[in-house]
Amino acid sequence: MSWHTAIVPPTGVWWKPAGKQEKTWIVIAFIWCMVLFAMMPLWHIRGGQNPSGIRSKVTSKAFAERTARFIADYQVGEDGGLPVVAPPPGSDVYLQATMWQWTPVLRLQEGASYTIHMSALDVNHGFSLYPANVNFQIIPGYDYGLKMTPNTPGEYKIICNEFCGIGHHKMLGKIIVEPKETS
Ligand SMILES: [Cu+2]
Repeated sequence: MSWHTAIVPPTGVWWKPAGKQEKTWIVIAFIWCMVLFAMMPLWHIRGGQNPSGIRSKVTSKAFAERTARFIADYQVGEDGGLPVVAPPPGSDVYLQATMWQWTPVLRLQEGASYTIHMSALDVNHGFSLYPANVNFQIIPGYDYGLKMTPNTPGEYKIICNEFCGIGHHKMLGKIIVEPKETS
């Protein structure tokens, strides 16, 4: 019968020093762990999930005033009771989310760059651009200025993808992208 006590240690392969190969793999695994560990903070800062533009705090009142000024400056028409605004290329654009409306309707030019400022005046809303794959949270108190360059002409719908009350499903906005003039 074979048995052992703590005083007489058992013998077995697991007591022998690790082989060279095993040590190599431990080193490789450790280095890879460190790489992944470093990626966590790095991706947080450099990752593609981060918004492209600026972010600042803003009061609802100030943002509403800024949007009103933007509409007054560049309004070109009306669509379903909403102002249609055609800002010049390169300008700052203001899009305001309220229950249950996106104000104003934007008319942008293909290939031109804009900084689209978005904020909510009341509760959280979700900016979802259809059929393009753009999704963004619109939070009261914050002005998000996203840099956008529309590259496909057409009519886009802004759908609110954050439940915001009884009229949430009717919260539809519009961005019209006009084709580049070829002359
Ligand atoms: Cu909403």
